[in-house]
Amino acid sequence: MKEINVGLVGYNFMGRAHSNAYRQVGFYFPELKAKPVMKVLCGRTKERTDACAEAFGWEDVVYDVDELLARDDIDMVDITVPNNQHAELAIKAAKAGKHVFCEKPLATSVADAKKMVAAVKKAGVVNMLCHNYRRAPAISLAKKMIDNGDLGDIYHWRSLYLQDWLMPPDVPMMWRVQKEIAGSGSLGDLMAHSIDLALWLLGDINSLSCAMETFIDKRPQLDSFDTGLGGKAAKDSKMGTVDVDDGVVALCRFANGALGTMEATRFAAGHKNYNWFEVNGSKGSLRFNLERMNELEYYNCADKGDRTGFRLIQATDDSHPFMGLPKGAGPRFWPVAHIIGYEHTFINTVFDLCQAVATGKQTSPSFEDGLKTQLVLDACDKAATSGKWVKV
Ligand code: SOE
Repeated sequence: MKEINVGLVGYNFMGRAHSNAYRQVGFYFPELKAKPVMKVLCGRTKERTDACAEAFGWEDVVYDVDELLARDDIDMVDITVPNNQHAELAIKAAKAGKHVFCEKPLATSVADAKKMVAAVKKAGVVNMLCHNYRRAPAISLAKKMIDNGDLGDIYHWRSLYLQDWLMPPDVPMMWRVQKEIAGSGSLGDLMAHSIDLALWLLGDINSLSCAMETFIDKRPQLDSFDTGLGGKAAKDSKMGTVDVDDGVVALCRFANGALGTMEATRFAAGHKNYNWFEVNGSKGSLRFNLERMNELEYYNCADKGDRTGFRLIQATDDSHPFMGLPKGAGPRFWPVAHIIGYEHTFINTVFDLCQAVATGKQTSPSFEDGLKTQLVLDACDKAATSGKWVKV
């Protein structure tokens, strides 16, 4: 079987999730056309990089990206480091003729996102932005139903992406609360997922209004750069200033005439990873909640009399996206209702990525799709600053 030699940059939360997906994709997808080989892990600190390479199963390590890009035994570069590094790494990788896989959000600015799109187009390399939630089977089912016209004309998009891990004031000045590294706070970290899904399921957003707030603007400095979800700062640490949004709300108008509301925050006490959306149409509604990832709620206006109401579809049998082996050969993962989890959204994503590299046929979301999300993020920022409706 063809092989794709992968070089991974970064080893924290997303580096670990991607590594797990490379390890497992061949086990669940016998139809894989090219097997990812976990060739090189690239990280800044020798100790962490060596330890993670050992733990995750990477063959080799480097501590310098240019060394990784110079290797002719690397076919694809996977970028899982903080957002302000995405553009430089992706552009360099494309110039080196490597296919590029990049974690969301694409960049920290529209200008950088445009440069990334130009670089991968010029190089003619496969490129994919990792919005893992699209390949939760229940969300892919929602896409199939909407595209099939099962909801009719679409009137509303409504999304929430709620977490609460940033509420303690002693969560330190980690990268996700620093604009120069993250680009934004809950907007790019969480609402970027909702925007990607909204654009994928409903189409373009024409205009929007937005409001943001920073609830805690001083946090203790860490004495070393923390790329995780926030370590612990020493007792007598200096305080740093948070310059990103802790919460964001947006109203939007879609090109297809639908109205949208979106909200994202890391200050919603009690919500841990509540990535939720609802779509209302002339023939019915769909509702998804990541905390019940295998389920999709569906209201069908055709139901009459004493049979109306939201039904609960459990997207776990062979008929559901990603859940059945080709040619009806049975369940891909487990028998019906033996549910799957967060890590499978990355395995499904990496499968489509590897098929794209093997066939040279681009998959989605591409960097071009990512630029559309970046334009909406940028419009949110402009609208929140001006207090006015903004065209995307
Ligand atoms: C932290 O907010 C985080 O890890 C995000 O960065 C991810 O994109 C999201 O999928 C889960 O929460």
